Amino acid sequence: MTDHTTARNLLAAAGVLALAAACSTTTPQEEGSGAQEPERGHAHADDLTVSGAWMPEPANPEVGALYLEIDNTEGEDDALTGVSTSASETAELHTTEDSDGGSPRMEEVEEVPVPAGEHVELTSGGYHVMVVDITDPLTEGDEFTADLTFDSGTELELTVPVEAMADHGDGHGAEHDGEHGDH
Ligand SMILES: [Cu+2]
Repeated sequence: MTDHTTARNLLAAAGVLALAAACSTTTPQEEGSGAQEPERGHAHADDLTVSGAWMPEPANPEVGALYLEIDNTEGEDDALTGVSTSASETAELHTTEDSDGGSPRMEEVEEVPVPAGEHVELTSGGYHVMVVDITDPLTEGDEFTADLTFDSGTELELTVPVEAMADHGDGHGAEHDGEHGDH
């Protein structure tokens, strides 16, 4: 039955064509992928790498916390000893201490240790950089420059994006409202 076989082959071929057509119409569209996360600040010099630098949009317009991560791949201990930014005249190194039964309290420190071979995170609830007396309020989408100085003499410059606090929900800005209220 030649006719029957031919008909079946035609049907099969039609099926393949239909599949191919279906595939070509489901090609992902590029639109909508333009809203990228801002790239967080990073820099590398000598054996120090800083990455993930960002600031949550400050709740108090004069005070913002700068978070970042530092990797020390050298065989010697180092320490972050100073920070200056384009956002204000003053930036402090802070640590967060548990106070007796109260909310965490922030204290200024001379340096943030970056021991040999260690990965150090400056983040909410721990060490962080406090940018105080911000001249022009920083809002989501803004950027500023931060210069970091280390005990070893290494200096790193990075660009820090300001991101929405709501995305991260750590409430750190509220803590700082109280802490730095009388500046
Ligand atoms: Cu602080």
